[in-house]
Amino acid sequence: MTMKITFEKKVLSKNDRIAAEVRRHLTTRGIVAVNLIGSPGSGKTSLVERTAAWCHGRFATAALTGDQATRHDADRIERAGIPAIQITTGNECHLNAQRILDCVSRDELWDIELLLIENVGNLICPAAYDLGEAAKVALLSVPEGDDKPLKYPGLFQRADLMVISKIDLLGSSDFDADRAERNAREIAPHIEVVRLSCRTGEGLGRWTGWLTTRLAQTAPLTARRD
Ligand SMILES: Nc1nc2c(ncn2[C@@H]2O[C@H](COP(=O)(O)OP(=O)(O)OP(=O)(O)O)[C@@H](O)[C@H]2O)c(=O)[nH]1
Ligand SMILES: [Mg+2]
Repeated sequence: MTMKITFEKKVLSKNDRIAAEVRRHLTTRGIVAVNLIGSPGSGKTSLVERTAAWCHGRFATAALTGDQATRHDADRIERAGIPAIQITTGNECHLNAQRILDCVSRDELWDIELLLIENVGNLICPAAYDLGEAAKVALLSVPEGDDKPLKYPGLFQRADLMVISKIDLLGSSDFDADRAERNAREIAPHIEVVRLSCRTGEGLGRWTGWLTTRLAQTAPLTARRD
């Protein structure tokens, strides 16, 4: 047990050093990176697709998307209009900073302002790995249940924003969005919350508003359009 903990600590501190290098790369180039984390099927790619459409003519944007297998998500995101690199992780259940570092000099990321990173679908492991991002976003979809912030606190405590996704499905189960927010704030008092549906578009303006604020705060030197 002790040996396992020591090994995990070593892996994480190596990851933290690489993440710091990624962060330096991104901030000197004025790129805001957002790390999207949530269960399989919580709606991460759908949110990236919607965001890609919104970014058109506003912010130069690209995506990195992690999955154990297939390039389905990268293909979907490219069809939505932005460059996407699929990172295939094989047995690994999360992205790590080295995988992002391997991509930061790729052409697809060259002149961008916003980098959307879709992590491997998983509520636990991705939370522990800093990718050098400016912000972590935790997605919680209505079908998963409103108790998840209490059951998987690590992600919500590290996240800047919780997105409650698939709100068009409210009423189809006992999910209570106010209770989900209370549960998240109980273990993460700082967390901001946006409720949205990629199906109907409801709430997407609050998400893009949050992104616009992050872009304005993090890279004030870059000329931008509203
Ligand atoms: N009703 C409803 N369905 C949605 C919404 N957003 C996504 N979905 C559906 O949920 C399913 C999973 O969506 P994805 O965007 O692929 O989810 P993901 O989190 O990227 O999934 P993984 O990459 O496999 O972890 C798809 O069938 C989507 O059409 C939504 O707002 N409402
Ligand atoms: Mg996906």
